[in-house]
Amino acid sequence: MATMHDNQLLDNGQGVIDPDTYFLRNNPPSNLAEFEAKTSEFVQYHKERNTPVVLITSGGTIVPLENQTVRFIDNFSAGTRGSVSAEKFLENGYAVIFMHRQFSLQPYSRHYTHSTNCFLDYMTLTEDGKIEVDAKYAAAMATTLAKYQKARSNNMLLLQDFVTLSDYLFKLKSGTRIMATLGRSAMYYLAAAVSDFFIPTEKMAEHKIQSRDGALTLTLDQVPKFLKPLVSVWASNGLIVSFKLETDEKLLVPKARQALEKYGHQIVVGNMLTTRKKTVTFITQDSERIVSLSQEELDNDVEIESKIISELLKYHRAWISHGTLEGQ
Ligand code: 9Z3
Repeated sequence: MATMHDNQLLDNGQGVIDPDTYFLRNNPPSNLAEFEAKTSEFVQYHKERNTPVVLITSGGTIVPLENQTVRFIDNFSAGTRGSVSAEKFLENGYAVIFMHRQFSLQPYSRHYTHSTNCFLDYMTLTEDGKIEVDAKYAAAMATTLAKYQKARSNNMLLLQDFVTLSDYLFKLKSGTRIMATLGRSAMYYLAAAVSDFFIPTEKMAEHKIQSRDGALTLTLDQVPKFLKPLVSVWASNGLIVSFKLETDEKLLVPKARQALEKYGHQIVVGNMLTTRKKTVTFITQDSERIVSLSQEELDNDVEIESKIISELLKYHRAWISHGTLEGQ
């Protein structure tokens, strides 16, 4: 438990601790060493081959209410943005570290999970008792399977997962620091929906909170601004793209701009909860541009991530060649 004196030293006067203090006060996930070993091996492999690498974060973090967790607060995100984007980056020759919320959507398998179809509906039983893919799904599944197998057999896709906010923050710090050895050819695509509020370990109930005391009042602390050290220290040379989710249209661009100014990274992609699948806004220090799908594109099942990624590839080429976004 921190003393009053510690708190005065470590927080910003509004009760928000800094990221270093967060990492001192919270325990790392038990599989952090394994996460780091796999990430280092993957990054080294692609460094030797000069392949650009993108770290994609995807899905929502949870904030537990109890140490022995029965209840938790979740963040909205199915993992669609991240998993579709991973496929588009792979198609464009990027190696992908896909850091996702456990059991959220993953590249390629997303076509068959979390749908109204049970996976068994894709199969049929032949008369002699063999299992086959139902003919009406077979062609599309063969295409998806081939892409998935190519990505895995060429070591282009590393799947890593997280569940809690703490899990996410420790892995984000380790992952970005390992990626930093790639310099400007690293891209960070921060699409995960990350909690803004949490209960610090020392204030958390150990056991399941009991209902006998009546209504439950929760006080949550603010999560430290981890994008600050990410931009200035952990991932200093790479191209950093964060996402900003809002529900009030008026706030989207001002909040995105505020984030750019506060953290000093290169691009914020703003999206509204209700329209995120058909329109996003790219915000850089000197520009603001809406990217949308036309009705025809929507009718043809074009995914907005193909447009997001083709924009980002231009920015990344400029970034790799001269360290700015100009001339993209
Ligand atoms: C996003 O804005 C993502 O695009 C979505 C994707 C979460 C909306 P789905 O996974 O949804 O396709 O269902 N992600 C960033 C959300 C976030 O927490 N951003 C922080 C903020 O807005 C900054 S890192 O402050």
